[in-house]
Amino acid sequence: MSSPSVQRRSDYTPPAFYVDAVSLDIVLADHATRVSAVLQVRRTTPNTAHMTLHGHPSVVLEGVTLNGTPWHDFEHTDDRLLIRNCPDTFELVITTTISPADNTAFEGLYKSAGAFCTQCEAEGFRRIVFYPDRPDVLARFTTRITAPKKEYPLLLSNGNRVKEEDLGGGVHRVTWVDPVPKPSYLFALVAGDFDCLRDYFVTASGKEVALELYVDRGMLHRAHHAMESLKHAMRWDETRFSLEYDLGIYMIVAVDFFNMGAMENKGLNIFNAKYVLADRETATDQDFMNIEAVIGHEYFHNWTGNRITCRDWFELSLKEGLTVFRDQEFSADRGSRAVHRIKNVRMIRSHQFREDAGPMAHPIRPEEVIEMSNFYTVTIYEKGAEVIRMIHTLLGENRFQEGMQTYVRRHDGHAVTCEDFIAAMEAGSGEDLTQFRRWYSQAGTPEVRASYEWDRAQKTLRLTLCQKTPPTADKSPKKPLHIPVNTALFSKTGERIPLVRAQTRQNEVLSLQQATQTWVFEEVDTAPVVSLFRGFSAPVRLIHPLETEDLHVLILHEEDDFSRWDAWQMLLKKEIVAMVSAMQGGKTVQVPPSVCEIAAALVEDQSLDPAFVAEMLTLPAESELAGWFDTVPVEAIHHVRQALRDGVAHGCASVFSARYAALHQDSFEMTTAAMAQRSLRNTLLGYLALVPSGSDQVAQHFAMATSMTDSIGALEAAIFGGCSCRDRLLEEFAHRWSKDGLVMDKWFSLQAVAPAMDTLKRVKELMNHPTFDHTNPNRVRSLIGAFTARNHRCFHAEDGTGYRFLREQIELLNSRNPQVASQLIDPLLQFARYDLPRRTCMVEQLHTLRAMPDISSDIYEKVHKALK
Ligand code: TYR
Repeated sequence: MSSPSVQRRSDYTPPAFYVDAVSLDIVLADHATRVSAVLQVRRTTPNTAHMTLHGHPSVVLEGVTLNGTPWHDFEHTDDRLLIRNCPDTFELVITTTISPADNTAFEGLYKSAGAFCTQCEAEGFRRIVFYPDRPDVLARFTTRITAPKKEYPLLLSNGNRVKEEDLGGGVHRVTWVDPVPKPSYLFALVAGDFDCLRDYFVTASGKEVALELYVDRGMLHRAHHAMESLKHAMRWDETRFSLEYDLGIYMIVAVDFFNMGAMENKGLNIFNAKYVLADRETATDQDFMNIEAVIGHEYFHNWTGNRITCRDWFELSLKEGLTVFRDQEFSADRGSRAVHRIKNVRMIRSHQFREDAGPMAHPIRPEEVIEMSNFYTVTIYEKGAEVIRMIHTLLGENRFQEGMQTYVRRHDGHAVTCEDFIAAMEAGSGEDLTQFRRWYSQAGTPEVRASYEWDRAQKTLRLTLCQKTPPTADKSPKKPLHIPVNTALFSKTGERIPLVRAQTRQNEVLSLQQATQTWVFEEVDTAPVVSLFRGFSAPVRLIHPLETEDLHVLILHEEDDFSRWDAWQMLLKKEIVAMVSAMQGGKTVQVPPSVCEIAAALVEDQSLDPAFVAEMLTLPAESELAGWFDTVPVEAIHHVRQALRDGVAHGCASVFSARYAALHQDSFEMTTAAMAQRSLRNTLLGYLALVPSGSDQVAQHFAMATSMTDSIGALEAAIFGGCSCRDRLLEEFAHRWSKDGLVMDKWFSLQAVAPAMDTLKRVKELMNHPTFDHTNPNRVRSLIGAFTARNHRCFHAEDGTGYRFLREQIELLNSRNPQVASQLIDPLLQFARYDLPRRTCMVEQLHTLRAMPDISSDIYEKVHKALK
């Protein structure tokens, strides 16, 4: 095949033709769905004679009519339709046939467990009908859906249901009108038989909104949490952002087959069922929190994404970075801010930093794209959110909200750019963000090196920060960035020392703008401990050689819980790196007593949030530890982490055991406090599993479990503790839940991440389990993806079995579902950081993939960049 073409941000041109309104007529059938689209078109560029519409090879063109007469002056290629010699304004009718039942890529219109549904972002609409499928063409949609009534009693689309007709012969038809102009990527259609949970919401200005949540039949009892989350999200957006919902109805449909998490289609969100269905028996506390976050995310898109959308896909972070920031704030306001922040930062440090260091490195606003689906990345989403958060840190809440109001006022109803957003933030706040803009164009993780001198006689502290961004694969230029550095000083006994310069108390956020910058603080009359990037005020790697005793001060006395955790991470890093080099030097590794002392003190401290303590006790994952080394010592990392866990478990056994017992809950509650207690209790169990009699305790925990959180806590402890009860518990669990795919996903994942060397064999056996279904993205990710992305040691087995396994799976998925194939491939792209035998084998797999005759553009782009 010819290599897929590269799109460049700089090539943007406005559309030559606008579609003001489109009327879709869709007659559903498994293999021959007929679509006819009536477009009201208007020329916007005088000298363009021909109109381009996007398409896809799977779409059969049946006919073209222009202003009522059949039109033959067009060119039709695989993925384009060029209507030649168009008048200034015209009505264009395009008729196509598609086969949703054969659509295994789940882009466009497809069948999911007996229901029809759509996924149009980014470029799925063109798989339904030829259309100017770009986000800057906004049209009013009318959608008429026709289908057999018995199988598909519900026919849904965006907007308001304006007409229902019985056509006789068991066929019915429903017409929807969406009053708000929208780009085609926000179009949605669902046809099927669902149960519906109904509720309503009264907006701040008193408008009543009907809320409808559609789930598989028999699943209503698992829909309540999602509905509550939706109402919380609606209220929160009014109070924190003054943004109110605009339509009279908000629908959410949960489907079983979905490539991503969820989709914000206007008025009709479509969700992966994983982010809707939950009750205490089948979902863990973490699932409950994830659902609230994703429901919030999609809801917040109604303003930041739908009413104000992206001009083109290079601007994706305009809506995603901002909306992730909003959903993170929502979660933080609803639960424990520090714990949520810790989780976000773990994600950035393990996944985003790795992406920046690998072949797919890109700025949050990329310059070049081959396959847009490949850019739904941690960089666009999570780093994008960090960039918004830095703006928030620089402006403060009030000025940030003024900037937001300006953004909404200026751009409501339009398709805009990141530049428009920053300009609005500047106008609303009065802040100059000229240099700050570089965060949008530069890829890479800046390194900030800190050094300081305390002058005892002068009572001054000279703090020097140097920033440097290492080169990245995309070769974007690296200039000094505007980096907010939230800073605090403490005495060695933990008292806060104010920041004073020129005899005035300083703001705690320093603006680092030059390559090297120095600040001199006065009135520092005792040797200080410097705390930098509090709350992770910028997505950088901090190189800050703090002495162990200074880290102890921060761990014990920092006022910001996030920074306590961060100091603890620095300490762990120091110890782990030392242990790894001891092990590589053939010495026995020893867990420093101070680590156990701190762990025990944390667990004994009743004043701390138990969820925070649980985070403190959770060691960085092997894949995150891997990022600390130039050449990843796969086995040593595994053994050192294990040794550390063992050492803490044995050193703290009695303290942990006592707190574990004290955290027992007599009754189940779904409150933040109760969840925090369960979190700590299950974390402690993970350690207790490692000491003698651990297996009995784990078995008992499992037997007494009254929630999925505790059942999974026991299974996890059994697996990572190598407990003798493990197989029995796994079997009991499977026996109870084998009919429930979403629950079994947890069971698949836990076995796939087991550190034992025969795990791959087990994974292959599980692929024949009756509940496993290689066509379902959730199943594939929970078994295959968990092994390849989260079982660092076994995936990187020296004999290359893990690498070959992943290559085979990608070969199978490449043509069936390229998006999911592409989601899986990332661990193979990291070869440069592994030793020669491993690297050679990984590269071999990539060469094999590159030679696939039908290689998808998704896989092509990643393999090509990796092998360049
Ligand atoms: N826009 C979706 C979100 O809320 C993500 C998404 C993107 C979903 C592409 C599906 C898809 O195919 O983040």
